Amino acid sequence: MKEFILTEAKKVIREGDKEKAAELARKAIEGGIPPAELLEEGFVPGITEVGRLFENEEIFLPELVMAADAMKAAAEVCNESIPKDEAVTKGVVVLGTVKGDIHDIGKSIVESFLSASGFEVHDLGRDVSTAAFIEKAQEVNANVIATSALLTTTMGYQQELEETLKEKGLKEKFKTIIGGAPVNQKWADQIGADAYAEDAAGAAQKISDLLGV
Ligand code: B1M
Repeated sequence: MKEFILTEAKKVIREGDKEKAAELARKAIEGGIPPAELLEEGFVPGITEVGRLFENEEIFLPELVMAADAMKAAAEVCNESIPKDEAVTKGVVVLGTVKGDIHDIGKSIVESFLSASGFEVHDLGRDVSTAAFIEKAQEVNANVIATSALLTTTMGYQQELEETLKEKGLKEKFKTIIGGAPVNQKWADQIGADAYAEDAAGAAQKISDLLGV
C-alpha cells in the first residue's frame, strides 16, 4: 500500500494536479505515512523528475509551473503535519531564498525540519536581498543565517552575503549555512560559508553541529 501511495505521489506531481496532490498528502498522512517520508520518497522524486523532463525539453514552462503548484500544495500539507518543537529553542535562524530566486519549496521544507528540531526560525521567504538577511539577523539576534539558491545565476548572492558580513565585521557574529540544488560543499568552501547541507534533515544536523547543541 505504501509503495502504491509513493508512486501515486510522484504521478500527481508529474500531472500537475494540485487538488489531487493535497488530497493524497492528507490521506497518506492520515493512513500513517510520516510526512517527511512522504515528501522525500514520493513528492520530491516527482518534482525532480519534472525538472529532468523540463531540462530535456520534454515538457515546457506551463507544465513546470503546474507541477510546481501541485508540489507546493502537497508540501504545505506535509509541512503542517511535521510536529513543531516549541518547548525548547536551540538557536535562532534567519532563513530565505536569495535575491532573484523564487524557488521556495525546498526552503519551506528546510523551515519545517528546523522548527521540528527546536530552532526558532525567521523565514523571510524568497527573493531576499543580502541587506534584508543581515538586517533581520541583527534585529532578532540570530545565531545562523541560512540561504537557499536554486539557480546557478543566483548562487552568487550566497557569496555576496559572506563578503558583506566580512566587510561589516559581522562574520564572527553570525554562522552561515547554504543549500539548494546547484550548491555543494566545494562552493561553501570557496565562498567561506560555515556549512553546506544537501537536504532538510542535513540542514538541521549541520546547524546543531555549528552551534554545539
Ligand atoms: Co525552476 N529551475 N526555474 N522553477 N525549477 C530548476 C532549479 C532547474 C534546475 C530546472 C531544470 O532546468 N532542470 C533550472 C535551473 C538551471 C540552472 O540554474 N542551471 C530552473 C530554471 C531554469 C527556472 C527558470 C529560469 C525557468 C524559466 O523561467 N525559463 C525560472 C526561474 C525563476 C526564478 O527563480 N527567478 C524557474 C521557475 C520555476 C517555477 C516557478 C516554475 C518552480 C518553482 C516554484 C516554487 O518554488 N515556488 C520551479 C521548479 C519547481 C523547479 C524544479 C523542477 C524543482 C525545484 C524544487 O522545488 N525541488 C527545479 C529542478 C530541480 O531542482 N531538480 C528547477 C524540490 C525541492 C524539495 O528540492 O529545492 O532542491 P530543492 O530543496 C532541497 C535541497 O536542495 C535542500 O533541501 C531541500 C529539501 O530536501 N535545500 C537546502 C534547499 N535549500 C536548502 C538550504 C539549506 C540546506 C538545504 O540550508 C540553508
